[in-house]
Amino acid sequence: MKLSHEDGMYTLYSMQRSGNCYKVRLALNQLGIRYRLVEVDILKGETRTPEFLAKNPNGHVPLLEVAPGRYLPESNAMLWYLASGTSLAPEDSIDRAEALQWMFFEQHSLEPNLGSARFWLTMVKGGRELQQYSLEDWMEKGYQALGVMEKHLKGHRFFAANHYTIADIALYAYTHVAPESGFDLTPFPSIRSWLKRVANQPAYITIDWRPTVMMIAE
Ligand SMILES: N[C@@H](CCC(=O)N[C@@H](CS)C(=O)NCC(=O)O)C(=O)O
Repeated sequence: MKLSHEDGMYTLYSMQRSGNCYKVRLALNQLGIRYRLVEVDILKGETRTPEFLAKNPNGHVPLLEVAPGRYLPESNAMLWYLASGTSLAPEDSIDRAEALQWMFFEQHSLEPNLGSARFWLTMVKGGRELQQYSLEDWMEKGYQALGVMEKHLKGHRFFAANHYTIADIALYAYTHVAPESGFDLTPFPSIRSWLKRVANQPAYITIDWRPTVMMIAE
């Protein structure tokens, strides 16, 4: 069954500062899809309550309620669901596979390093001391991932299908805020140009932008 975006308002459980949640808010905005937003504070343990775990046993945001009682976790799965049938989700089989390739790369090589460094350095008091050894590893592996992206972007304007897709949205989320946790993007000129291209896309919103209809986490 294909759910129609027009039929009901989706509910997105999201934390404003989270890059994974930002991906979904950005896509929803660019696709012109209305939704209710439930702000969830992971630092207060709100993803670990019995009520939240009943919705997502993995205890993570973002989480999208696509129909009453039907919950979709995983940011990149949400991007595919929401963008399906639009130019943001390539249909040609090799373009689609390449978009997927970059979205798996994002979850395996980029987000665990850039996202973890950002979480501990910008959101947790004393995080630098607590994660001293992991941080070295996250920085090293994060720079490796940025190197792979730089190499690709030297010869391509976007990551897949020769145009802006959900692969760009997925990779943009943590890359554009990488300097907040000490990553220096100066040696990556192609990444910096791509970041500008993404920020110039229609209906682009920043990570701080909030929709006007907002619910309070129950
Ligand atoms: N692979 C997941 C990762 C989601 C994730 O790590 N969410 C973090 C916030 S960015 C979270 O909810 N952490 C709360 C917790 O672990 O309790 C996705 O892409 O959606």
